[in-house]
Amino acid sequence: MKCWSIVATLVGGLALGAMAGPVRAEDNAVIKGKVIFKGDPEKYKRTKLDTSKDANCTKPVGSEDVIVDKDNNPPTLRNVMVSIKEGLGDRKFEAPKTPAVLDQKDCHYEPHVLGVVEGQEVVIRNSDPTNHNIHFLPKINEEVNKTQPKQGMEDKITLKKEEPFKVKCDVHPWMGMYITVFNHPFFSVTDKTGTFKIDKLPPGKYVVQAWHEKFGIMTANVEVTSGETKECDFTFEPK
Ligand SMILES: [Cu+2]
Repeated sequence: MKCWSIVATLVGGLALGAMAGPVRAEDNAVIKGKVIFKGDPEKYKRTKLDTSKDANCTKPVGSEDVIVDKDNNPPTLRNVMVSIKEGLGDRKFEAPKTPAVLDQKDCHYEPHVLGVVEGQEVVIRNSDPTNHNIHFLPKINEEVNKTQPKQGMEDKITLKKEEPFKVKCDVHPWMGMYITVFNHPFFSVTDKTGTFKIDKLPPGKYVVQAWHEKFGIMTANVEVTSGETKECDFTFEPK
């Protein structure tokens, strides 16, 4: 774990850790970094999925539970959800007006890990010329179980409570993804560059969480002042 300040435009006399004040656009504190994979990438090579059950699934993607981008130096881990776990106090945040999109494409889910804000609309789309049955498996939110037999079909749903849960397809057993519902907009999922960026934060002391579906959770304490950007890397080292 390393976290250091790369820009420090400190507002003098700011009381850190004070009562949660309003979020001001001019504060725009940023926490960003990389999720590094330490270990043997060969051990976690993506496997070919058997999609022969459905002749319409002609472009099978590889397994997605662990994706290490070994050409990055150091190698990085994809599909890690990095988010603010603690430190926002009792602030309330409005859901974005733009819906989050969950696509079923080439018989897998895009994206594999999706973050949404409580109350934000989620568009579920079938871009494939085959039947999918999307099945949300939440504990708190309402279960979603919808069949989309035709290409181009869409359903719209709204998730109302903070919670992480799994999504599966009842037709294609290899299909799976994860949704996390947050009560704030401060999260970021690592892509093939292994990087994350959480911006527009108010100044504060935060617990930042990095979650991976196989390797679990890591946390870091990070303090940012108004206008500051802090860099913070997480290293997952599976045993
Ligand atoms: Cu499916």
